Amino acid sequence: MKVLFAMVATAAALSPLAAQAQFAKPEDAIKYRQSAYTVLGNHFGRLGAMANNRVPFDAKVATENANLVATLAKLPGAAFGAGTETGLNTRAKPEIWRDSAKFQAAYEKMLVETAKLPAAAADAATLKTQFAATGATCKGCHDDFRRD
Ligand code: ASC
Repeated sequence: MKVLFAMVATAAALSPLAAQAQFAKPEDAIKYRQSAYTVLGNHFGRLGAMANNRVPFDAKVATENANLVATLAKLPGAAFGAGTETGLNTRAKPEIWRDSAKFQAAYEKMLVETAKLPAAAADAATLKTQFAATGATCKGCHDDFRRD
């Protein structure tokens, strides 16, 4: 109970903007964040296909995916609570918990950029620029906090 409380309290502290989420076991938190990143990556990838001219630009499809990305981006933050460093295969580095202020700052940069995607998705050139700006924040966090 004490451990669970600590996890929930730390998760809330780490990610004030994230969706409410609760986990009975560290394994559940790890599964949750991995699932959220998988779905987020899928919809971000659909924007990337348009931004990089692999599929024709379609403002309606881009807007749908941009809205999903902006929402999904808020989910994984709640699942990095204390005690979720291990428990299932994870590429999350210990630095997430060791330097949580830096991790939170990197996560929030990503939230700032993903939040701009819906407005940017109406126009192909704007989407391209905002896709790149957002992807840089994904990469920034991966470089420091995710194992290869
Ligand atoms: C993607 C995706 C990411 C980011 C990142 C950007 O399409 O799934 O995690 O872009 O690779 O560098």
